[in-house]
Amino acid sequence: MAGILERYRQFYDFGDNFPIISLEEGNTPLIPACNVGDAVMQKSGKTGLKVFLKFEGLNPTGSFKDRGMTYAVSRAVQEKHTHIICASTGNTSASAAAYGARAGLKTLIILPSGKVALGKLSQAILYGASIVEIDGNFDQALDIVRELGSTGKVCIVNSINPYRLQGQKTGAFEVCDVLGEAPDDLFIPVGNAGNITAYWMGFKEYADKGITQKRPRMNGYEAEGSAAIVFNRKIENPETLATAIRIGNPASWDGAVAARDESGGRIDSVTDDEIVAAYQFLAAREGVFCEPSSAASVAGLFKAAELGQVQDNATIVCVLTGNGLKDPDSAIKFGSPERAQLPADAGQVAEFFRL
Ligand code: AN7
Repeated sequence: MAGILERYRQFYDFGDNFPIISLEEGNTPLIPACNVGDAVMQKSGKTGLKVFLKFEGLNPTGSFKDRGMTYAVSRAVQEKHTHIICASTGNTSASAAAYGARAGLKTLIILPSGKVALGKLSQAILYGASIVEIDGNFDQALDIVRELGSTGKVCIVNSINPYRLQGQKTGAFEVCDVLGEAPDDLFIPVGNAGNITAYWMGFKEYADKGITQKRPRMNGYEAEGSAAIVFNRKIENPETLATAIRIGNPASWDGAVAARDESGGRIDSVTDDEIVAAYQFLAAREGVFCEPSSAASVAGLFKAAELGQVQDNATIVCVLTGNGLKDPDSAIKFGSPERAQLPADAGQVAEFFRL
């Protein structure tokens, strides 16, 4: 199986001898989620709903970022850059470091100190990136990246690099290819707002080319403590336990608003408690282990169900943006309390299991 740039080559104009740097990203599963669907029908009183999870945690570095990174890094190589740089809440840095390593580029990373999940940081370290943790948040890290990028010495691979979103639109293509049509609703976490912008580009492109007959409503969810778009103002000190979307000044703000308005969808917020509840539900009831930020999409669907915002017979896709293994600390904190440390004794083990 080829990566996204080869599989969807006809949707791009690479020119000759384009150097594709790929880790066979994309082609992630669209998992039916009957238990989520039942819960949504129960909360909303609606019937005939079908819910699917687009599990982007199964990309090569464990998040959707790989779809955009394959294109951004390939262009960086074509343009003869020697260094790539990004600010990151974690996943972008892991992805940049991987594709940068594969391409033989030097990867420079700026992270908000103490706010990056362990798995993501460990990836960037082993892929061999050069890493600076700042005493500041993601938005401040991105400001520094913009400044250093303006010198022309380094290639920025944050989603302000247009190739990132051009790669990420293939997530929408895959959803439509599997369903045979666009869904009625897409639910997606919103941090820097690049992915919702990219999915909307992809859905529009398929509809414009006549591959699909309809476009979905785009429903984006920010974390309440970082909900700049919802409150329509920059958040100076964004907070949420969903550290991947702890962003107070989204770079693709306008793209997210356009996706919302053109599609008749919504951008809303979910609380940390709602995010954790969805995170636990996905693991314990569907067997799907995503990271907390990813669960914002399903938390948003549950909220929409409570508010009567879902429709009978809708086909609904929730994007799960990152793998649960990225953040073992959250899994241990919010996972099953039924654990014990015991002597190697069958009787005591049986007693603990109440067998
Ligand atoms: C798991 O890695 O911004 O709205 O620097 O890692 O496109 O920003 C991550 C974002 C959702 C939000 N889910 O996507 C970064 C970074 C996960 C993420 C988002 C991110 P955008």
